[in-house]
Amino acid sequence: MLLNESEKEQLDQRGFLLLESLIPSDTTLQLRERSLALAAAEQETGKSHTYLANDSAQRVWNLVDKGEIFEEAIQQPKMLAAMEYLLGPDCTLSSFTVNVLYPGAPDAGLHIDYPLSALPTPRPSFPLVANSVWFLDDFTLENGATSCVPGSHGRLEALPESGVEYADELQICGPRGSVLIVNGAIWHGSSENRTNEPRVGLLGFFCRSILKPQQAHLRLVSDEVISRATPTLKRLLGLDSQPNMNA
Ligand SMILES: O=C(O)CCC(=O)C(=O)O
Repeated sequence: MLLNESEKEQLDQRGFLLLESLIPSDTTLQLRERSLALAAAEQETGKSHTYLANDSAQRVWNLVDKGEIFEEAIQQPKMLAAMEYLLGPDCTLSSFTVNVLYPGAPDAGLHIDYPLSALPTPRPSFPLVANSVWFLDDFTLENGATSCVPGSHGRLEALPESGVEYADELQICGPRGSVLIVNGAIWHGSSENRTNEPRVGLLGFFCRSILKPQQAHLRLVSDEVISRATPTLKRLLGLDSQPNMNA
């Protein structure tokens, strides 16, 4: 049993769960170095995905195809147990990205995750998508630790308003190597980085197997990666949940 009753209760009641110091420190360091190297390399090509004011934040997409360390990371057993608890044992990967907040990145505002905000209301009361935020740095009040509004996954009609600070919003801080599991229906988002160092995180985002993932992994991930993938990774990439191809 990889999740205890208290952890399940936190996911049910608050809608998020902090798994403190889950990732060994040498792995965390390697993931951080590799993430920043990928971010720098993508900036050099002129085709990087930057966002927020002054391009102060950056995403690197499709990590499963960008290093064996990421192929292994996305199968982390306790993180996957939390995803399977929320989304069913056959849940799949929706996207796996780096999210860097450079010094000066502003608060990104609260949101719910793709595709929930596009659904008619009331939204389903059970989880459809969930995110894992990997702290590759200590996440602090100053460097942009993820904000969450506890219990907001129960607000099936409402959406967070942009620019509003909610009184019950909490920043979830923790040491590097921690992983925050977030029901995608929780009002959440990154906050301002007021330090002089980048805040580096990974976002392992999952969905129920009946949903279309945010990234088309079976077209984006190389044959080499797919051929060496474990049964778990194949399932996460969507090989077991394809539409019927009968002509
Ligand atoms: O990087 C973070 O702190 C959270 C990012 C996030 O909420 C998202 O991309 O959905």
